[in-house]
Amino acid sequence: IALVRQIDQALEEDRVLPHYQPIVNLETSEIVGLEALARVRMSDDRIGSAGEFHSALTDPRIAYEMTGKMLRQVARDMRSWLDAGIHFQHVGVNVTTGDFQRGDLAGRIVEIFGNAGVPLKHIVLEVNEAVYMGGDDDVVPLAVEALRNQGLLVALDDFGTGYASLTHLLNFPVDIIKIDRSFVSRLGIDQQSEILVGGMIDIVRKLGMRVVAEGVEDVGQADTLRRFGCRLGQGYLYSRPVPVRDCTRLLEAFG
Ligand code: G
Ligand code: G
Ligand code: MN
Ligand code: NA
Repeated sequence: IALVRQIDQALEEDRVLPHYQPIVNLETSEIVGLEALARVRMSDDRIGSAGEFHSALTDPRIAYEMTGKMLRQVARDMRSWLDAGIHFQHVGVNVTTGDFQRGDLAGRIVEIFGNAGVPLKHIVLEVNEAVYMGGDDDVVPLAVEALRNQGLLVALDDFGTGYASLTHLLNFPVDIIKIDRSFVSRLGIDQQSEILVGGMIDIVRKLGMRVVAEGVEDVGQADTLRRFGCRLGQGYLYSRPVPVRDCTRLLEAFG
């Protein structure tokens, strides 16, 4: 059956379950945050990753409902970590164009995390360059500003891959820049990428924003990033995205 129908069914039957990938301090390997990534238990019980059903999220209604399920589940998981005294700084959730188009994303976030008693300072909204800067109106920047004013952090995802010229960094305020893994994966392969990544880290830090390197897969990349002054990293070197129970264990051991 068509992908949209399958995802629709999964939404209806509550088969959306976030997986979590740690974001670590590159000096200490301590877990400082997590990124929540959408996963769906398919009708054959296999776990489908967001990459597989990404195209279904271009349907604004599907995107809206997927985000609702994700936010509620993430709020529940965060509540249980807080109740258990498990330490973490923030959890990132990914949102896309449809979430903003179907209105009041800010209100939904405030309500869902408010009901769960999870302070918004623990939430990071991950928005990629295309979504943040691609709209022809102010809907996205206005919602982002409204949420930042409530204490939520905003991360610019996939930085360097397209729309975000350096001028945009000044016009679209964000708290965290996530350097796309296509740059990180070339560290140690060519010198240009080192110059590029080193420069990005420098500029972002001097502008007072935090940097997260995505897709860190080996210790050589981690060493280079540390040397360049990047404090935070995320990638298979530390952990793949894992289900909530495994994440709880990781937080207990390395949080
Ligand atoms: O986790 P995976 O590698 O399958 O992610 C593929 C893509 O899907 C990534 O670009 C990621 O940002 C995106 N993605 C993951 N989870 C979500 C989600 O809950 N909502 C949206 N809109 N995108 C997501
Ligand atoms: O677009 P976004 O940055 O949100 O995509 C996140 C996705 O990238 C994760 O869901 C995960 O599947 C994938 N990812 C995370 N770490 C690594 C890594 O170290 N290597 C590769 N190849 N993919 C990763
Ligand atoms: Mn992301
Ligand atoms: Na990214």
